[in-house]
Amino acid sequence: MAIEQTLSIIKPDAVQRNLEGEILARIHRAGFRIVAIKSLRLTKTEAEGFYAVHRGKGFFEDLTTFMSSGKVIVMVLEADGAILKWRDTMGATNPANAAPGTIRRDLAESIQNNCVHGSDAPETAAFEIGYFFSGHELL
Ligand code: FUP
Repeated sequence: MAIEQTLSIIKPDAVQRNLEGEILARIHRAGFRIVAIKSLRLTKTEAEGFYAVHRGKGFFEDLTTFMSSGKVIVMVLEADGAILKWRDTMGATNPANAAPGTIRRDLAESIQNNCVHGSDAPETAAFEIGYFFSGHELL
């Protein structure tokens, strides 16, 4: 497998519940390197831009309101096959369907309040990393 980078977000629900430390510990235990990390609050417009692929879907309004409701932690994670590896570590989008031991199964409350985000493909990862980080922050 090749070394990849993926964009990860600890979402407002997890930050609100003080779960950052627990999630960062799981990231390290899974073997990722944290290449870059920052804390910020998205505006509604920024959340809509990030999730532009979902514009028009029934959950878009609630999702972007939720994602702009409080601080998030955004990170670039690096590992062999990081994109799939992080999605495995997170578990399925709906925590009810997520495998035992995954972040979403263990910590998340609902399909919307599901604690974490991860890019789903190399093209998405490139777009999402560029949305939050400049080249000089990724050295
Ligand atoms: P994921 O790649 O696992 O983050 O899932 P999606 O890209 O399919 O969806 C993005 C986010 O939209 C999810 F994390 C949660 C939210 N969502 C809903 O609230 N309801 C849905 O039916 C589907 C997704």
